[in-house]
Amino acid sequence: MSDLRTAALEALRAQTIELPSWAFGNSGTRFKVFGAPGVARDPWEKISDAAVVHRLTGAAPRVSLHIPWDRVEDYAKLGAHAADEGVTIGAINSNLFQDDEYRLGSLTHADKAVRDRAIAHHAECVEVMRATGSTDLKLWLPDGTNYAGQDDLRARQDRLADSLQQIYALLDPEHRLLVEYKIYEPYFYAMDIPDWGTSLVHCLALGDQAQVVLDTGHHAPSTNIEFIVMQLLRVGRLGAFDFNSRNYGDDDLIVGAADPFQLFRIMNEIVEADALRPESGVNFMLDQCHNIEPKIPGQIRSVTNVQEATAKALLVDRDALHAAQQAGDVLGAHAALTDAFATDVRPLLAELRESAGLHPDPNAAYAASGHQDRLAADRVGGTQASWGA
Ligand code: PSV
Ligand code: MN
Repeated sequence: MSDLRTAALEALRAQTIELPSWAFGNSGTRFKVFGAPGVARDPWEKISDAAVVHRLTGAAPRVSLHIPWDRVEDYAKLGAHAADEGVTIGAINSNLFQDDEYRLGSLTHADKAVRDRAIAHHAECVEVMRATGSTDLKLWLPDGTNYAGQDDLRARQDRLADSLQQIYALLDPEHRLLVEYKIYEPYFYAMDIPDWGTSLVHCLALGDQAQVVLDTGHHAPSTNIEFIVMQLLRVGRLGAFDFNSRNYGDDDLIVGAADPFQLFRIMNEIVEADALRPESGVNFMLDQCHNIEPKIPGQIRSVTNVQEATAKALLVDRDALHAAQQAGDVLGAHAALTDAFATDVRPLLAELRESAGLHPDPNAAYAASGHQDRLAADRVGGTQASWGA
């Protein structure tokens, strides 16, 4: 067990989790967006807030941007601001879901002029990548149809393949295109990239720089997500996670809050495939909105939840697990997982943080810091950042 513990500490030391800039702005549902005192007012403040999470956890050194929400005049300066704060710019998320022109689709639209415009938006995103040093272009396709017969499903796929090829051609050799899928919403009959299979088919056609993004909130209820994780790892195409929790739809709640056992099972497949190492190319990102809880502590909790699930997965006695699997010992194999899941890994993580000179409990440290009150006092005036604004 002590060997496992030592190896777990080493692996956890190398693990990083990427934070979404939009988690630091206000968010809500279609019913209400609640404002909160001290919320960031622009991309600069969002990056500063993300850096607070990194300083306390030591595990969140990158921030994803969303264009146009994080549009600024000078992206090199934004990248320098991130560096000053001790973080770097992570994935650049494009946005194809907020323009009137995209009512019937963007990259799949029947009108070439609309498709060209959607492709050109990705050229802008690639410029942002070059200016900030980001290497991941993340594309979630919001296209779809609401009624059977509304459009030709196959023609939409063909137009999509062509558009994706043009976007892929924009990439530099060190860039990746991360293609995200989602079962429903904003359309409710057929999304054009509804599942990992469709995403994978397009990635395979594009080339090695195209990888699938798995957003944990984008599946039908009861989907076995860890199976998808295993399969994408098996074919070398799991580029990233968008971690969050869901109870019903794409709820974007704190990762590990709704179903910690599912998060553990996902991380177990990652560890089993030796894909935790940064060189494995899997980017562990969060895609969450903190509608009612404060943003910075919400992100800290999310990071520590991922670390806890990871630590438990690292503590699985894999020799015992594999031996039990080989012997057909159903309950023994299952117990190898449930024993690890039942372990209280908080002391291990406290040790990890203390060895890095950090407070053993980042959630408690932030609550005691008075930082939230200082932000509320300092950030007066201006317009708070908001999801979709
Ligand atoms: C879509 O629901 C999504 O998961 C995509 O990743 C978007 O870019 C993101 O949410 C915006 O929050
Ligand atoms: Mn997502």
